[in-house]
Amino acid sequence: MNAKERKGRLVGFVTMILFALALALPARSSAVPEPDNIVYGVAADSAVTIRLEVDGTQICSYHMGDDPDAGVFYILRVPMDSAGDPLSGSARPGDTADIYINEDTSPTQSLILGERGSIFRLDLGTTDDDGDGIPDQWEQRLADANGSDDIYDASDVDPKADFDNDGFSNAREFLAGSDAADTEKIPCCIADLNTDGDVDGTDLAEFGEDYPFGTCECPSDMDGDGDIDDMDFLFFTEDYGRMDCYW
Ligand SMILES: [Ca+2]
Ligand SMILES: [Ca+2]
Ligand SMILES: [Ca+2]
Ligand SMILES: [Ca+2]
Repeated sequence: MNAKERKGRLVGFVTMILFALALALPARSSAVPEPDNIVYGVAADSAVTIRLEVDGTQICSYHMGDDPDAGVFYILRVPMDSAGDPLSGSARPGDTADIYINEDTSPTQSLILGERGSIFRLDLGTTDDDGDGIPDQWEQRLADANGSDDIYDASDVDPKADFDNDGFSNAREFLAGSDAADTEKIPCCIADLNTDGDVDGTDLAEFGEDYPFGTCECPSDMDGDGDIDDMDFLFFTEDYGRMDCYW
């Protein structure tokens, strides 16, 4: 056997070994990282740490105050993956996520995680003594923002008023998660009903078909409470003329 023949037999032998190993080993594929799910909301005064678990394993947590811009909001970023063997510390669409406050052993709330980039709003353990739909915790922060006005406590905060005079009501800023005491932080656009990037007469005509006809699951229900009423009308007027609606 010459050198060329020996090399050929060696290559054939190695190929055979690799083929046998491929048959013997189970098929494995790496998970594919996906855009995070985001869970956010207002938390109870007593909340120090919010943590999120899936099947008893902590996936992420938020220590109140970690993000100075978030104020009374907490923000949980849930790493997600798909296909193949799960990545450590990530979750999948359809997983049940349990949310705990501080050292609680029972979850405050649970939710089903969604597809890539899903965003969930969950307020945790909050109270609403004046029954206006906005938690005391959020309203009290606004009441404390200016020590020289006549807004002293949560019940003094009017949802339809515009505390920071940026053109958007307190209720709108609460729902959007923007800072109602900072004119630089404004809500995203929600009244671009025909999704063409602006809020103009065409959107107004579409809104007019829905207002004020009671219940519907439609884009005109901008506060998501199931009906089209004065609050939705207020939100529409706040957005009218905007050109910054990106889809
Ligand atoms: Ca309230
Ligand atoms: Ca405002
Ligand atoms: Ca439009
Ligand atoms: Ca509504």
